[in-house]
Amino acid sequence: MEKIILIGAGGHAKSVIDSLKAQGKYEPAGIIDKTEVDDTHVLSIPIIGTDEDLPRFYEKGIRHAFVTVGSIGDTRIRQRLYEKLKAIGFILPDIIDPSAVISPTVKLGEGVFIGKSVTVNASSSIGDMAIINTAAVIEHECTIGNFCHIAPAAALCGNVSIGENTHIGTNATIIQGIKVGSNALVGAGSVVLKDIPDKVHVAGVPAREINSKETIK
Ligand code: JB3
Repeated sequence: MEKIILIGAGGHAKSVIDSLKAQGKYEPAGIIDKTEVDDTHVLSIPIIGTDEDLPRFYEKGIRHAFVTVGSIGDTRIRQRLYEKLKAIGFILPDIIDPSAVISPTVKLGEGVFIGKSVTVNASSSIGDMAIINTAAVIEHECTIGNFCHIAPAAALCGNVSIGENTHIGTNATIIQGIKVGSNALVGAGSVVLKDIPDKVHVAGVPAREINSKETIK
């Protein structure tokens, strides 16, 4: 089995490790965090270094890596880590929990995480480094941009498009045909009935624009 190195030793790493083990395609070689951390393991996977050690692991023959730092509305760390891994030469596979139901017609970018009990229906596409978290529903013909996080139990009805770096909060509902811009944020539990421009934050039922500090992510 190919070895894979995981980047980030927090809560999101636990979700990914569970799915990685269940997927059974890659053997975790270890986790690196940004600095030395007190913990020695996450779910029995050892913490083996910091970001500075990445080129050394690549030279030793580990070719696959996955960013296990998550995001709630700010994707800059994930983007920076993605660029760093690509520059070294790592391959970023998709980690897909076997409990997810994904149409064979779905297009997936690289470094995508699809968690437990997710559904992605026909003719949808998921951009690079997106996180489709537990039990989210991405209906037919949806487009999810690079670096988006679709949080647990969010539901995107048919033909919804989401721009890059956008966060869709947990349990949000987006009705069919809606366009959400890039760098936007939809608060937890919102019901989105109208298009949302780039960089706008919304919350509530029905969702309305709010000051970014008010947002419940
Ligand atoms: O919403 C859900 C279900 N999950 C959230 C997930 C998507 O995002 C979760 O609740 C969190 O809000 C967040 O999870 P994450 O990113 O694992 O957060 P946290 O538990 O705070 O752990 C972040 C870890 O990443 C910490 O161990 C940090 O030290 C590490 N980290 C931060 N920056 C980094 C870097 N690690 C490396 N290697 N490099 C970095 O630049």
